[in-house]
Order: sequence, then C-alpha cells, then structure tokens
Amino acid sequence: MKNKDTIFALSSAYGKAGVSVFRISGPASKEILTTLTHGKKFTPNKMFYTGIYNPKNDDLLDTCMAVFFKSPHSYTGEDTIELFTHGSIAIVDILYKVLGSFKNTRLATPGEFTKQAFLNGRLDLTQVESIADLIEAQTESQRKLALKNANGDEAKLYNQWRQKLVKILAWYEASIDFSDNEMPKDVIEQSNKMLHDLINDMKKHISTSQIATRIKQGLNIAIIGKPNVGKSSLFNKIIGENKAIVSSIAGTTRDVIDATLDIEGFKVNLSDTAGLNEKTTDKIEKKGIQKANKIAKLADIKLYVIDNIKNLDYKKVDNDTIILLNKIDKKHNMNIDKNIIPISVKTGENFNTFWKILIKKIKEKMSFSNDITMSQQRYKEALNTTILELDNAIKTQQIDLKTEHIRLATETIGSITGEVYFNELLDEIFSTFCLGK
Ligand SMILES: Nc1nc2c(ncn2[C@@H]2O[C@H](COP(=O)(O)OP(=O)(O)OP(=O)(O)O)[C@@H](O)[C@H]2O)c(=O)[nH]1
Ligand SMILES: [Mg+2]
Repeated sequence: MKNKDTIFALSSAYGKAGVSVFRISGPASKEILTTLTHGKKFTPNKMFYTGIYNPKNDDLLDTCMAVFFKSPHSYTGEDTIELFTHGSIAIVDILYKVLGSFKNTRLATPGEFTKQAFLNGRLDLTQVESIADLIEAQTESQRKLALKNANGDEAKLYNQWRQKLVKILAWYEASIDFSDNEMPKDVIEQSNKMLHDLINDMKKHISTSQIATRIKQGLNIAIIGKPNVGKSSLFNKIIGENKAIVSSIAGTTRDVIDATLDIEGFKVNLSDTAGLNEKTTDKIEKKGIQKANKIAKLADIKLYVIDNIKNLDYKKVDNDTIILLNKIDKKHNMNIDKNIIPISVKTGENFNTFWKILIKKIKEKMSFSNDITMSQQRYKEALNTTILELDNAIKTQQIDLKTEHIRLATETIGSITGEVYFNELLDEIFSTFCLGK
C-alpha cells in the first residue's frame, strides 16, 4: 500500500544530544533530499556528508550525514531518508518547520513508520509487536525475548496453523458446493484428527506465554513471615536502600512495600509484607495480614523468614518457597532441615548462599527454551478463541456449521499476524509506539 503523504519525524529523543536522527519517508523523499542538499548526487544506502539548506532563503541549516534508502529496500518499504544532524534543539525545531513546508509532507503519527512497514508487507504484526517490546525492554531477558520474536518465527508458526485450517476449509467448502455428493466419512475423520492435533499444539504453545508475561511484567517475590523476624531488614538489604522501616517493635510493617529491581538481567517485583500475627486483634494489623496473604498467594517465589525454627508453619511452605532462618548471629540452632537456609541479614553471614539459591530459582522460573515463546497476551486471547471455534467444529456433524466454525478460527488466527486485520486493532498496536518509529 503506497502512502501519498511523505511523513517525517525526529527518530531520536528531543533535546540536547550528540546527534539527532530525522526520518523522512514517502514519495517526495528523494526530491526533498535533493532540494535540502542543493542538488548533491547520492547513491542509495550510502551515507554521505553534506550541508543542508533552507529552500526558502538558502541559509545553511546544519552539516550532517545523510542516507537515502530506495523503495522497497527501506524500513517502511517507501523511499526514505535519514539525516544525522547535530543534536541541537534549534536544529530540530528549524528542520521540523522546513520539512513541513514541502508539498504533501506532514509530521508522522507515533508508530507510523512501522505501520507503513506493516502495510507494505515488510513486517507482520508479531514482528511489529516485538519491535515495540524491544524499545520498551529494560532488562537483558526482555531484550533477548523481544529479539527472539522479532525474526518472524512466531508468525511462521501461526501461518502454518492457518494454512492447515485453510486446507481443511477447502475440503468442506468443496463438499458444500457439491452437496449432492456426500462428504466421504474418512475425510471428516481425518480433518477432525487434524483439528484435534492443532488444538493440542496450540494449547502447548499457550503454556509458554506465562514465561513471557513474567519476563515482561517481572517475577513477583514476596517476603513473608511472623512479626519481627527481619523481613523488612532483608527487603532493604536486597534493594540496597532503607526503604522499609525496621524496628524492634513487632508489627512495624503494616502495608505492602514494593520495589522493582533487575536481578541478573531479570525484572523482579519484590514485596515486603506485614508480619503474620494471626492472633492480633488490631484492625489495621489484620488488614495488613490479609494483604500479606494475598501477595503471598500471587507470588512466584516466597521468601519465608523465621528467626526460630519453632515458628515454622509448614502449611506455608511449597516448592516455590525459600525458608530463611534469620539472626544466626544471635544464636544458631544447627539441627535444622537442609532446606532451611541459615542467614544473618545484620552481619551478612551466609547471605551469598541464599543469593545463589534465589538466582537459581529465578532462572528456573524465567528461562525460555529454544521453542517459540508466545510473546503477547493478544495472541493468547486469539488462540483461545481459535481453540473454542475448532472445538465447536469437531463437535458438530453439520458440514455447513463445521465450515463456519473453521472459517471463524482461520480469521482469528490470521488476526495474530495481520493476515486479517481491523483498523481498530492496528490503532491499538501502533499507539504504543513512540514518535519517529
Ligand atoms: N541480631 C539480628 N537482628 C536482626 C537481624 N535482622 C533483623 N534484625 C532486627 O530484628 C528487628 C526486626 O527487624 P524488621 O526487619 O523490622 O523485622 P520485620 O520482620 O520486618 O518485622 P515486622 O514488620 O514487625 O513484621 C530489628 O530490630 C532488626 O534490627 C539479624 O540478622 N540479626
Ligand atoms: Mg517489617
């Protein structure tokens, strides 16, 4: 799809910087570059050094590096220019004015360059969303996950499934068209088996979405335990600042205190909670305990702190719990279970052992294999709808209804990669992008 307008935007952040990058894309790009450079000769894909001039008064605007990408070999698939000017606010402002003064040019909307790339078939929607994730990435694991999905493997998988459905659809459509010929029974059996297999593959793939959610939103770790055992002290030590109040008074922490941190390249949401004093009659403390229990339930990993082995409530322990016996600088009961890690938050004794165990546990929860990992909640919803339609298609004996369910499933799966799309869906996806991308 060709864009009539030529769009432009600053692709780097606005402000004082070493370099500012402008992107200009559309049919007038080449002419704009020729005008700005006073007719300098240039070769596609080759960067060149040039002065750029205001066409109104021939004033030198800046000296810069420039490059021209000829359609379709550009990010957007259209003729595109990139200008690398000095990173000055004054240059950015004047260039905006100058570029806007060319005929049929306008400022790009956020994500519009990428939207053009999609509309021109340069990227499918899964790649578009991976680019958005890559720009958002703040941790190593988020970067790796986004890059892994940017190569289009996810789209290939969805397209393969879609093609299988199209094939089955073709059998059924043919049978409706020639309805005096009964559909051969073995064809129905074979297609039902194919649908079953597809549903199983889809369900398996959906199960990988949990990892991506954790990598993007962060792994939730809750510190829980009885009052005064050193939960807030541990929280402060892990985050490296005195955010939570520590005191010798039991019941100091009432509300949940959160911190987001990067542990070994993984985003982690750490919560300190109120001490679990089940006997309390204090209304506020009770509320705090309710919150603590809720946070513990939602946590991917729990750090269960005790300061006395007698206070260990095994009902609170599962595979995702690390039990820490704190305050071993005071007294140390050596007869402890090997699953309990003795530490002293105060002196740091044995803290490294705990830290290694914690990192191992985080990696277990966050590692994604070489299999294709589902990267967006949107795909999960679409695949769940697809599975529902396929289930209905298997259940019904009526060929026309079967066909309708499979057709809906095919459309839904096509919406993941953008084979089938609605403008509202595109608006939603591209609105998450920044200007200039
Ligand atoms: N000796 C010793 N004291 C510690 C250690 N860790 C924490 N404490 C002390 O234990 C007391 C309680 O610490 P907090 O971190 O406030 O305990 P908490 O579990 O958050 O308590 P609540 O918020 O009331 O549930 C404070 O006086 C800390 O200084 C430790 O490793 N050794
Ligand atoms: Mg506390």
